[in-house]
Amino acid sequence: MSVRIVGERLPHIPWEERPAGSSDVLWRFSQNPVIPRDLIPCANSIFNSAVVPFGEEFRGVFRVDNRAREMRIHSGRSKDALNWTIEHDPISFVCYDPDIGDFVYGYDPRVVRIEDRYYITWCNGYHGPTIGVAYTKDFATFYQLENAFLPFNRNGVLFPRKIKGNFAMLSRPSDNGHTPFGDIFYSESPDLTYWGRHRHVMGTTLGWQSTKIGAGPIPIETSEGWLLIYHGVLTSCNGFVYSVGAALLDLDQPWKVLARTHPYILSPQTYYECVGDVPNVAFPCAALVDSATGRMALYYGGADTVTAIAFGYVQELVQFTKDNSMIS
Ligand code: BMA
Repeated sequence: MSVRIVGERLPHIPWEERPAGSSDVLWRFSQNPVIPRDLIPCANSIFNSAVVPFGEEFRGVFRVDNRAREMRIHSGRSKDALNWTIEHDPISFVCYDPDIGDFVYGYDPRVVRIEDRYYITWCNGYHGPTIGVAYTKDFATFYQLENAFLPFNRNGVLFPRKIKGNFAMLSRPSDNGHTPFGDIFYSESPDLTYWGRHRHVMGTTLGWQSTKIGAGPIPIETSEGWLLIYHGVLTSCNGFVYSVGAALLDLDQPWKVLARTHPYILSPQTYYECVGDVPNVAFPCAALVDSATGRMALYYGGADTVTAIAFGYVQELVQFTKDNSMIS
């Protein structure tokens, strides 16, 4: 199968070939974790973070839980997407409405470039968790827009282009706590203020994705559909276990699921995924993809403590998703 990938050529993203003897569709960076928990002085942990190409370099928005255990998002920059300089102070948003802009907490950011702006979505504290939206052009000044939805909602993930003229977002309605349920929904907006045309995309099933699911990185556009990498949660007798799976969504009607992995593609198995502030968590929030080769560097949080990378080829992941789909 020849899979066409829509996107930039990024020959300079981090990369390692699959280790000898491995047949896994994703494999971990040998130098993981790429961002330690204490990279900046205030940090208790740096995880569930998003990165994006920026000219010849890279920029990112990082979840930093500080040593008062407050959840904050910080911007950062890197030449190689491996060695990051993260601002010591959280992002201070410019916001026209002091009510919306009254920062309470923020976590699990995603970042995407749409036309000439970089949009950030994150879980924003506004009488409970909902989806915050902001944009920047330079990663220096960030303008906060309206929250996309009413509380309670998490895992708001924008598509990288408008679909039939509208901005499009996946999200996961939730509760005000640790949410023992959760399906992925799709919504559209003409202006990033008013959201509607809400559609159910997919719900929980069995095993690793039996408790709740949520969109991960910005969906990757391919000739076979949108490749959505997402997290799925199993409730064990020791609590939640966060693994990673993949789905293919229809390009024009992304609420139509074409394929979806029955097995996980990554699950918490290494020390830095199993041991930390919240054990047994692999939580993907970003992917850098070179459209020419299909090389992908997937950024994910390990055990709510550090940031790690896994590698894979988009073409292989698309094929794996079709070959191992629970949808026939
Ligand atoms: C979710 C979010 C994530 C976190 C996960 C595991 O509800 O808070 O940020 O990684 O729980 O604790």
